[in-house]
Amino acid sequence: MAVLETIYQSVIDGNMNGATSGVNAALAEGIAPSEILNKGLIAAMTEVGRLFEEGEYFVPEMLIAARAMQASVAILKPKLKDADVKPLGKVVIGTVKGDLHDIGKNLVAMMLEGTGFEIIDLGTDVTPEKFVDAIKTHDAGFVGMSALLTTTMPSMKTTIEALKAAGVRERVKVMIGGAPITQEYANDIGADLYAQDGPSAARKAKQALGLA
Ligand code: B1M
Repeated sequence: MAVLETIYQSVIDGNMNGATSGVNAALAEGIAPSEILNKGLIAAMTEVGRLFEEGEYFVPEMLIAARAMQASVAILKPKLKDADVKPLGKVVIGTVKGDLHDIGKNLVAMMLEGTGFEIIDLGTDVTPEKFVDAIKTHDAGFVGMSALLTTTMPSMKTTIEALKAAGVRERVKVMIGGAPITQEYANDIGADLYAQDGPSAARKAKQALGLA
C-alpha cells in the first residue's frame, strides 16, 4: 500500500509532516491502526536502528526520525486503544537521582516505544522511591535507568536495592545504560540488561521477552 510506504520512508527521512499526514491518510483509507503501526512506523524505526548500528545514521538522524515516529504514534494511540492493541509490556524509565541528562534517555524511550512497549517516563533526577512507586502503580515489567555522570552511577545500585527492599525486584527486568555504563557495571550491581544505545535497548528488551 503506497501510503504505508510513504509513512515508512518519511520516518526514516525524519520527515515529521510526511509521517503524520501519511498516518492521517492511512486512517482515512480505513487501514487498521495496528497495520499502520507495525508495517509503517515500527518497521521504519527498526530500519533506523539498523542504519545507526551500521554507522550510516548518527544521533541527530536518529533523533529526528524518532520525533517523526512519536508524533505519528500520538495520532494512532487513541485508535490503538479502541482497537485493543496490547503493548509488548510496560517500561518505567528515568534518569537516576542527581542526574539531569535526558537526551539519551529520551532516545531510548522513543526506540522502546517504536518497538511496541508502553512507556512511563519519569523524567530526570528520579529517586529510587519514585521508581518503586511507578512500578507498583503501573504494574510495569521493565525498569530502564539512565546515568551520564560517574557520580550518579551509584544511584542505579541504590535503586536496585530499593526494588529489593520493596519486594518488586523479582517481577521486573532492570535495564541500565548511559555513556559511563558498561556490561561489567551492570553485572556488578545485579542489573538484568545493559544496552549501549537506543536500538540495542529495544532489541534486548524484546529478546528478554523471548520476542526476538
Ligand atoms: Co553534561 N556531562 N553535565 N550536560 N554533558 C557530560 C555527560 C560529560 C561527559 C561532559 C564532559 O565533561 N566531557 C560530563 C560527565 C563527566 C563524568 O561524569 N564522567 C558532564 C558533566 C560534568 C556535567 C555537569 C556536572 C557540568 C557542570 O555543571 N559542571 C552537569 C551535571 C548536571 C546534572 O546532571 N546534575 C552537566 C550538565 C549538562 C547539560 C544540562 C548542559 C546538558 C544536558 C542537557 C540534557 O540532557 N537535557 C549536558 C550535555 C548535553 C552533556 C554532553 C555534552 C552530551 C550528552 C548527550 O546528550 N549525549 C555530555 C558529553 C558527551 O556525552 N559527549 C556531557 C547524546 C546522547 C544521545 O547520548 O546520553 O550517551 P547518551 O545516550 C546514549 C547512550 O549512552 C545510551 O543510549 C543513548 C542513545 O544512543 N543510553 C542508554 C543512555 N541512557 C540509556 C538507558 C538505557 C540504555 C541505553 O537503558 C535504560
